[in-house]
Amino acid sequence: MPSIEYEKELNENLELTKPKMYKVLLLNDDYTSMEFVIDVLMGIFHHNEKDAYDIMMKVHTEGKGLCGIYTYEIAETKVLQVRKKAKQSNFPLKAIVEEE
Ligand code: TYC
Repeated sequence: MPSIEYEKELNENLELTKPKMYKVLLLNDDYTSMEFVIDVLMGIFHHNEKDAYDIMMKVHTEGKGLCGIYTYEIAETKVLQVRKKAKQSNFPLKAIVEEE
């Protein structure tokens, strides 16, 4: 059976090679236009138009939806980009980060 020390070392190596990943989720609201959400999904998350439409409709009908999975810094940056773009257009659209 592998020793505790060995398992600890494996785990440390994993943490060095495999960073934790974080989901960025978009939240539904009653005011943001569908077109704007599609624009965000294409412009900030680099989805094509069909995927962007499908994700937008999932958020619209289910309350939230996955935009992408990133390292922590990139996930937080995406959330800030969404906040900035929404503010510029006066929409209350919100994105959140969740540990994978
Ligand atoms: N519910 C919005 C509407 O009916 C559309 C929408 C979709 C808003 C996804 C936010 O994350 C969102 N205009």
